[in-house]
Amino acid sequence: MINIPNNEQSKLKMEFTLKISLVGDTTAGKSTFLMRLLTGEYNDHLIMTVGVDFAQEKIKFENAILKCQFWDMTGTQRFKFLYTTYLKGTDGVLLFFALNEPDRFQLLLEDLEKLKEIIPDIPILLIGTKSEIDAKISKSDIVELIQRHNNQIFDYIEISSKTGKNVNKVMEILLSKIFYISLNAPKKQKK
Ligand SMILES: Nc1nc2c(ncn2[C@@H]2O[C@H](COP(=O)(O)OP(=O)(O)O)[C@@H](O)[C@H]2O)c(=O)[nH]1
Ligand SMILES: [Mg+2]
Repeated sequence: MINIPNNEQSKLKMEFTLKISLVGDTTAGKSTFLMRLLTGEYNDHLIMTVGVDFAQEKIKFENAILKCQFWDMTGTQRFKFLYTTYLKGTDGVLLFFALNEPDRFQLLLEDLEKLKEIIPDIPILLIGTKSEIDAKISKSDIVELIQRHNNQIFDYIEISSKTGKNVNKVMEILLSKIFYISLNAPKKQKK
């Protein structure tokens, strides 16, 4: 079980199941992140995700035990039709892009469009990956994208699954947001 301490006072002391979807271009580093998060290891020989991979892990957050179901989607264009089915019921999205692949940065727009269409109200944490390599995407381009989509993207973080930088922080930020939403809208039914 992963133990993520958090300073915010939570009123919830229960066991929840959360669905967390990993979205983003192929090779953005989704599967490597998930492996690092769940095992603490960096494996640079992961087999490419075909369709969707699924992993489940209990995460202790504040006073709650969260059963997190991670849906690791393929970013490959020919499998994107799966998004419509697999994104349903998602509680939070981790949207990945590689900081050193400027040519692929614009593909985020397609994913944001899909997410808006299928799960419009679900919070998205934008994640710039491979931060230990020199970034080739400018900060101003990233800030501009976030500002333009600030009704979807609620926060941004840069990580390195290779060094481990900010890998656990990702969950701290996402789970805080999901908690905040559930505490403030307790009557809202999950779709
Ligand atoms: N340098 C570096 N390479 C990474 C990092 N994370 C992933 N990669 C590499 O990027 C490639 C794609 O990663 P993968 O997790 O399969 O991407 P996915 O298609 O989004 O699941 C692999 O060769 C990984 O080893 C990182 O933090 N640093
Ligand atoms: Mg993958």
